[in-house]
Amino acid sequence: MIEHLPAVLSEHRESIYLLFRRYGALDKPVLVGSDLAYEYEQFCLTEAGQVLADTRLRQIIRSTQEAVLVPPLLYLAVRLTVAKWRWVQIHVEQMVCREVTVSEYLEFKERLVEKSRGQRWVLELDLSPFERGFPKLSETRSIGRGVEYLNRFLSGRLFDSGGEGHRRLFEFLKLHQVQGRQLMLNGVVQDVAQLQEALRVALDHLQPEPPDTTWESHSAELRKLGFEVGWGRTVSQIRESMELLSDILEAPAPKNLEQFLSRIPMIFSIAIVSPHGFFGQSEVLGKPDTGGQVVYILDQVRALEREMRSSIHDQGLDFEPQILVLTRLIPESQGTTSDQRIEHILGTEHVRILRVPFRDARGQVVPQWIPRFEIWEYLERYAVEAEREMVAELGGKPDFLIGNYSDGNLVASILAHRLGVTQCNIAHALEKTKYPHSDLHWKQHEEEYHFSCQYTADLIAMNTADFIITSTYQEIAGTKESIGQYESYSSFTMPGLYRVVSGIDCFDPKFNIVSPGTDEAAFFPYYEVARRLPDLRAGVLDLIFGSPSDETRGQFRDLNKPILFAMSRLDRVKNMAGLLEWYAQSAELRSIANLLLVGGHVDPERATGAEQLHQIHLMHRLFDEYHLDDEVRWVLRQTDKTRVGELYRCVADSRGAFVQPALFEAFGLTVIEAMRSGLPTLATCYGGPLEIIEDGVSGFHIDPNHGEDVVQRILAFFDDHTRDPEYWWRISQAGVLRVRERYAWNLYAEKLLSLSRIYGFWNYITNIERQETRRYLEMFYGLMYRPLARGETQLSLAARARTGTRHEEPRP
Ligand code: UDP
Ligand code: LCN
Repeated sequence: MIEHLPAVLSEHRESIYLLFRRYGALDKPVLVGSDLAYEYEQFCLTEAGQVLADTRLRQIIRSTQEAVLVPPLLYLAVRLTVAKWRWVQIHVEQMVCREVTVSEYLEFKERLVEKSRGQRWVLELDLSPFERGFPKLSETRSIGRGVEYLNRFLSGRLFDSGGEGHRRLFEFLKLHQVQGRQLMLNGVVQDVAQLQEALRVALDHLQPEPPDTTWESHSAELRKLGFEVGWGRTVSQIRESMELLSDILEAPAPKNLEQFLSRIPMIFSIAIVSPHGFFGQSEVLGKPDTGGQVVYILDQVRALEREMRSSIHDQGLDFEPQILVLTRLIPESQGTTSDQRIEHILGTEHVRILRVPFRDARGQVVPQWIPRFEIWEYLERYAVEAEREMVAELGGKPDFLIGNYSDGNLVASILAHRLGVTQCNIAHALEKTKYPHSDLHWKQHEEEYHFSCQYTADLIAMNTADFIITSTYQEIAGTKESIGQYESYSSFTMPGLYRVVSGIDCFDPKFNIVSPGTDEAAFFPYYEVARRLPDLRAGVLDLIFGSPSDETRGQFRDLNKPILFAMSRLDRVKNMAGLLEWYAQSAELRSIANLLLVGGHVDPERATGAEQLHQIHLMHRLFDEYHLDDEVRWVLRQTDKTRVGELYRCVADSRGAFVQPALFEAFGLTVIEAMRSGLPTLATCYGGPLEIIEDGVSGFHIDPNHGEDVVQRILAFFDDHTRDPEYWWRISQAGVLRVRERYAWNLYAEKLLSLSRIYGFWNYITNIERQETRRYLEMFYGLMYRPLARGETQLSLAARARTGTRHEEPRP
């Protein structure tokens, strides 16, 4: 595509010159893809521009995600296809172009904010040299299915050449122990040949035995041959495992290998790291920074425990798995359990929350909640102390670590490094995509958000993780049109700090899509009437239609209109006030539907944090300005999941719809909850909902940047329903099925545990751990992250001086 640029430039010189002037007239040095494409199309409608309508330039502009214009130079960042980029410089007056490196592109961009152009040496982070010889996917459709690729690639490479792979597999099988008890193989078999022979004899021995007799009945015989417990509980399971291994040793096939590894007893204890926020089982949702991640982890651990118990049982063992959720202890717990060191998680046998406090530089416990943007200086010390407590609580190191969000992933990196444990990362939401240009203009945000620390932590944790799971494909690599959340870390710049020319590669086989689910006990379709509790329903109806109180505003005058429902934390990005304003401004929408908003506090006195306070005032102002009290009801955040489930169902009873108007939503648990409840859903096209919903089939996409279009989309939905009474039902049912098939916790747990075993194995058997990368990242941690987190950079010192915060020397 880029190759055609010189010819197009010379052929349509004059017209293109006018187009570039048009771009210049926008007076934005950084132009985003939508600006470029819109202006291009508009220009093609003019007399001077019509010659450009059918040129290759149109395709190039459509693929350009960003352009930087400082006349006479225009730089384009062209995304040829998902996760594949090229950069071009065009001299606008001479109409010549040349391809440039990403480094040059970023350097040009830096000049927009850094006055001392190109004089200083800039630190460039480049992880690509470490990737030489390391397997990488090549097809964009394979992104997010890393484990399949890795199995294919490595089983071919290791086993086809014979010898080494078999020997490493044999060694690996001898490693496993639980509570001092040897598993799988004992010392009787000494090498691969002996193992093959032992498998033959064992299979002959088991062949005539009834398939449901247990390991115990044959343990004496099998032990003599070299086998220990762990192959299966029953004869049929033991035989299956042994046949799989025998086949692998004879002629390895990736599928067999994957199946066999998934059966090995390797994971008995897991630590899940989620330091920030209020992490608890009740009274925490809706508090700032505490939302879907908590819901996700609580459901996740229940599913993981069930799956671990079942697989440990099938392996013929009688151990109880252990899962610990490691979070922060907050003495000023605001009515939550966040001040308790240990808390058992309901609905599980043994899962516990372990809370460890943050300590300041003098070693004093930090008593109060701290926003997630402010926690960086505490994390290293936290990791060291949490490790001690975690190991004591588990009676040893965990077999597997899962980090959550930027802070949890960084702590998991530190722990995994210290303990030598497999590390999995879950981002939940990468802030970089939520705040446009927050990398380029990081200094402007530094005082409030400390993105310098966060993005540095993200880069380190992404690259140390053995594998990363994401909820959707777009989280990794976006769509044809838009950039993925991880992709946005592949190259970027924070002028004055460092420039990333190769930060993470979406084609890395460490990425796997493993989507979360919904809690089936709380979220089920409205038409499953027998499961719905009348008392719960009565309470929820009161919440929707009852009299105004301290924690509600508005009361529906017309009780028969369908309800439009939105529920989220009251953050700016969630855009609840945006939805309220669109609704307020549409007389037609107001006449056909009521609006129910659930989130935050209605009483400004009870606001937690400046951002929430601002949103509360904004909502009240809109209520007053547009006289909304008869048509809109705003209810404080809900903390009881069962009640929330019934809320979706009651709205579905009204033949209403759920609206998720966020400016960006990384995944969107509310979206799958609403759909699972049978409530037709219209959700933002920025982020996860784009992939969850098939537009026009199982719901609708809406663009929060175009409120009028959103209103038209909602009106069209109700209109279609009026003309065809089956319409609402079809969308509702397609949503129910979509979530049932794709977003289920049991599938999640099965897949995640399988990944943990497979990546654990490949770490052992190959040099996949990438020692060189690790050493490079350690240096980056020590020389970049640490000073940033401690506030030792010029900028943070200046910020601290302004805010009067004194920097304390951390303990040695
Ligand atoms: N939620 C809730 N009460 C509220 C607001 C939200 O129970 O007042 C729950 C909601 O049901 C969902 C989670 O909080 O399970 C929000 O997750 P989501 O992924 O939608 O957004 P996040 O808060 O993580 O950004
Ligand atoms: C954080 C978010 O912002 C949501 O979009 C996700 O659904 C949630 O975490 C759970 O992963």
